[in-house]
Amino acid sequence: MKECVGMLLAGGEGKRLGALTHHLAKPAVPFGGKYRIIDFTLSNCANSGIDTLGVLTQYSPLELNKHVGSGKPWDMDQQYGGVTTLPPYTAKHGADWYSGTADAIYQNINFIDQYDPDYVLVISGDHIYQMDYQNLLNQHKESKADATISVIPVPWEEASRFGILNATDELRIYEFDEKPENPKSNLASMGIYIFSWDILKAYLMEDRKLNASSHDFGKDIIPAMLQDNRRLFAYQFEGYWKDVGTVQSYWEANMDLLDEDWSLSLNNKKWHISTNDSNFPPQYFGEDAIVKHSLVKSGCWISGKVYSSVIFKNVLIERDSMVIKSILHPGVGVGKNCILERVIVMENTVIPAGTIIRTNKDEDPLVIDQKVLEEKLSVTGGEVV
Ligand code: ADQ
Ligand code: ADP
Repeated sequence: MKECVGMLLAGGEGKRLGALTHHLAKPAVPFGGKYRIIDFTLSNCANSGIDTLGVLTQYSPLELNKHVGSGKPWDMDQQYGGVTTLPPYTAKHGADWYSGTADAIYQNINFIDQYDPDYVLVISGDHIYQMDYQNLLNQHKESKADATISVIPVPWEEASRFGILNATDELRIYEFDEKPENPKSNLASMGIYIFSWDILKAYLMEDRKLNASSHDFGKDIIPAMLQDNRRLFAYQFEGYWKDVGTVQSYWEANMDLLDEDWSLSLNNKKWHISTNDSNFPPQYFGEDAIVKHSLVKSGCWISGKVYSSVIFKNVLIERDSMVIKSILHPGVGVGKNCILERVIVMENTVIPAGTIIRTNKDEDPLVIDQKVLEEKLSVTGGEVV
């Protein structure tokens, strides 16, 4: 038996990430020069002692499955428990594409039941943050809650992108609206929940019968529990948290890593972020290279100039080229005399000499792969602003 089983939702389509997720599940998108987005959540589990985890996959899961593998980098390669990837369509009867987040859990009730847990932790694979889930679990137990939702204040102008709630001074939730047009508070659900398993299970079974339901935690399960006057509590999280569901927020979260006073720390010895990565030779900086305010992974060969950028492994930047406020994924090659500013270049893209690509401050950073590059260059012949 396990006290708490984690269920990591990693199956959203990630439409808003555009080209970044054409061939890749959102949680598998490279992040921070060395990691993939899901590493933050997997490491949080490892560091919080959550040793039994189901990873619910769906769209383009190949790279994601390969990355999670046996779970070794997160100490989850165990006989009993450990990490299990759970694709849809595996049950014999009634199995289907996961229709909503609650449905994804519903279809895996048997997986959870085999551990006979008291609690289930539901988390997302597309958030960047460092959280000790034991604190959340402890509060849940102390307040004898049916469900505890992790919350954080967000800027008012963004509140309508989140589940928004109101709670009493004792943190009991009395109001919850999923993505309200006119938010009544700026306290947002982080989409991170602890449920008492017997109660959640009952709600999942009930919700399954409702044809009109979208089988979603925010839209259906939480409102139904609130309606029934269940004990719903808010857990106030303090620290860095970002939902990297859009190109802009993905770019910003990478840039946040370059900030000297970022509250998210990759160097925290007590909160190690682990990943699944092979070894590469040291990075090389040529005679005229300038690298400032940037993260650069091993295997890179840099002869040009790099400012405020995040550079993944095996990137080549040739002489007299300049990379500014950009993210270059593994294996990108930048020829001579190029300027790249505020762009995200995808794996193995080769930028020919003399190319200039910039995005303005008020636009989303441009995501460039080989196809986008060829289209743009055929129109402009070298300069894309
Ligand atoms: P959203 O961010 O809109 O809102 P949602 O689309 O429900 O989140 O996805 C949550 C997570 O589940 C994502 O990691 C996604 O990839 C995954 N997912 C989505 N559909 C899935 C499916 N069918 N199978 C497996 N995985 C799936 C939620 C809450 C809000 C809260 C925000 C915080 O509903 O209340 O404010 O998260 O980011
Ligand atoms: P979008 O996803 O629409 O591009 P942002 O890039 O502004 O939005 O950021 C995603 C969300 O993360 C925002 O709502 C932001 O306010 C929220 N957030 C909440 N707390 C923090 C925090 N401590 N640090 C950074 N972002 C935070």
